[in-house]
Amino acid sequence: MLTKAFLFDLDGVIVDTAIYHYQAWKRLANELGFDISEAFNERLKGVSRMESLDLILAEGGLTLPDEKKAELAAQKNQWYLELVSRMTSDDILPGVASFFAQVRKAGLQTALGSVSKNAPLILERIGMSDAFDAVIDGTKISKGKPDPEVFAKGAAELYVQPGECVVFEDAVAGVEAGKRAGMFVVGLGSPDILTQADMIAPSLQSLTVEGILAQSQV
Ligand code: B16
Ligand code: MG
Repeated sequence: MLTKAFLFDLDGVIVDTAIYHYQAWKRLANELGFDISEAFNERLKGVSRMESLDLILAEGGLTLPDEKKAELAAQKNQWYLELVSRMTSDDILPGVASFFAQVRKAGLQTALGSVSKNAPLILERIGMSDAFDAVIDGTKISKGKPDPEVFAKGAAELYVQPGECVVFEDAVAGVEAGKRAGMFVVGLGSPDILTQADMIAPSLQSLTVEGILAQSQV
């Protein structure tokens, strides 16, 4: 099938906000009396804020009432916002600008598929608010990745079929979401971690649009 659209995850694909999510969650866990490792953090990537908190509390062996959980999630988000508010276009990951120029030249449509409620703010901070034909963020969806909703909505907003879309993802949950949406998925990261991806590369920097289309359109 012809590829008509590229759908991009935000954290870990366009910018490295995953590190700020990790720092804010780690600070919260430390205040609650335990720690979370980088390996554990892999499980939080692409997962919604409240689901992430549930995983963290389970890791620390804690069960808390909903009211307290809402308070903790708000605290984490405040710390996270302090970190991302300092971001600029210098934080755009290497290779993104030249890759987007190729995407435009090829006449492909683009969408952002992020479960982050802060995605529009981050796009504004890095000067990419107008870079996408459609932006799906955490305020437009009810289920986080690995549910396919975020990418299904991206395809719907662009009026394209799932089989006409290529997803770019750095997280296990995100790769699964793209596959469950019926899309071709390019995993950015390690083949040992992103085992479900159709194609793997270390980052957008090492990819060409032509090289991807040669594989996605077979
Ligand atoms: P927020 P993505 C996801 O964004 C992050 O990977 C995940 O770590 C975070 O918990 C989630 O957004 C929610 O973010 O707290 O800002 O609403 O990878 O889908 O771009
Ligand atoms: Mg990501």
